[in-house]
Amino acid sequence: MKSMFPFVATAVLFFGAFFLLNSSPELGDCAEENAHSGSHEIVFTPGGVLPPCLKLFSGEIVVWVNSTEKTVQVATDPHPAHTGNRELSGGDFVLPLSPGERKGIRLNAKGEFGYHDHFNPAAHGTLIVE
Ligand SMILES: [Cu+2]
Repeated sequence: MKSMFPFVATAVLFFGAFFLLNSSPELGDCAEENAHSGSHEIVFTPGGVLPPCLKLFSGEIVVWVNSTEKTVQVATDPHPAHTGNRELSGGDFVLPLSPGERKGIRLNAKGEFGYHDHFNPAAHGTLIVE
């Protein structure tokens, strides 16, 4: 078993560095989930939106999740006019989510779109639809 130690130590260092490099909040590290899953969660938390940036394919579904204790109003940028891609909010000015509620929206329009919580515009994220 002793002979395994250098291998295990190297593996731990390698994956540790990999994790650190991938946990950077830079927009360039836009989260790219399993392309075949078809649906992707975006969670509004008291500290902001997770993940802050999500990449998905046209025709896939984004599931908005409210894990705060207040009502969230999902809205396309810019705040407060919401003149961007309203597909994000189901075609309406805002998409209301009660605490604990989740709603799925199918996205077809391609591009890079910002969104926010209309009640708390600091909770802001980016969707890239390819
Ligand atoms: Cu707004």
